[in-house]
Amino acid sequence: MITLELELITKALIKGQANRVKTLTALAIENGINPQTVLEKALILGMKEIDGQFRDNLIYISDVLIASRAMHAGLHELKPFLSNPQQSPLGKVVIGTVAGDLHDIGKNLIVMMFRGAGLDVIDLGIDVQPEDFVQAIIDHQPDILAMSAMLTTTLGMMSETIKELTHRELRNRVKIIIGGNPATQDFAQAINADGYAVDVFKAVDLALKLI
Ligand code: B12
Repeated sequence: MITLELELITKALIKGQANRVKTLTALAIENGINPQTVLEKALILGMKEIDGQFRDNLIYISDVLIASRAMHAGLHELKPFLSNPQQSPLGKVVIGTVAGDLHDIGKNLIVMMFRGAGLDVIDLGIDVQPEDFVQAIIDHQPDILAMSAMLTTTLGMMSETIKELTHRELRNRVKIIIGGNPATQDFAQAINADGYAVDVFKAVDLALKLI
């Protein structure tokens, strides 16, 4: 029964049916399915399938965009359950997707889950220039800077940001974590970041460990 409900969400997401994803996600929660299960086993699974189809040239980028809208609709329904901290903030995080990069689904998920884990999150959005990350660190004095990049071509903006922080003698004031499709642990080490996480669940563990 649960599997069927999750499958229906995944199918609707793949077809880009935002309203249906929204309704089915709300229904699944109403029926007592764990929000993290809906996230992992229905929505993220759907995006993985979309990636596979895109890689195999079975769908166009416009289809990916339409599926992304459906993903956002589902995430909107999950938001109150995933980002509802019960305690006062454990620490502060500044987060953004790096300059030139418009991907925000993964980053938004991280924001939700970080908030749910009790972190105060300042979300700078997408296409964030190194100097804007730097300014946010000066303004908000976070414990952690989290950067997301989904394109090989924008990965370099992470090291640009860290170089700028070093240049301004701010690097040691903040822990830096990175993630996104082309990022790796080795890359994190190479650019002098403090950590890398492959997904949102590992990202929460990593952030809490660093605080
Ligand atoms: C959805 C999508 C889009 C959507 C984005 C919509 C949006 N609002 O985000 C649209 C259609 C706009 C898009 C556009 C493009 N895309 Co695109 N896109 C994707 C796709 C299919 C899914 C990404 C996604 O949302 N996944 C679901 C979420 C939940 O997972 P996630 O993003 O990976 O995030 C998780 C982890 O990475 C991690 N994480 C993410 N950020 C962070 C940050 C920190 C600090 C930490 C710790 C962890 C972490 O935790 C997240 C949650 O678990 C990927 C495929 C893929 N495998 O990633 C391609 C992909 C990223 N896109 C790609 C490309 C090429 C493009 C375009 C250049 C296409 C084009 N020809 O125009 C443009 C670029 C636009 C731009 N300037 O940014 C390539 C990138 C290849 C590369 N290595 O450079 C990919 C890999 C597709 C492919 N297989 O070729 N895309």
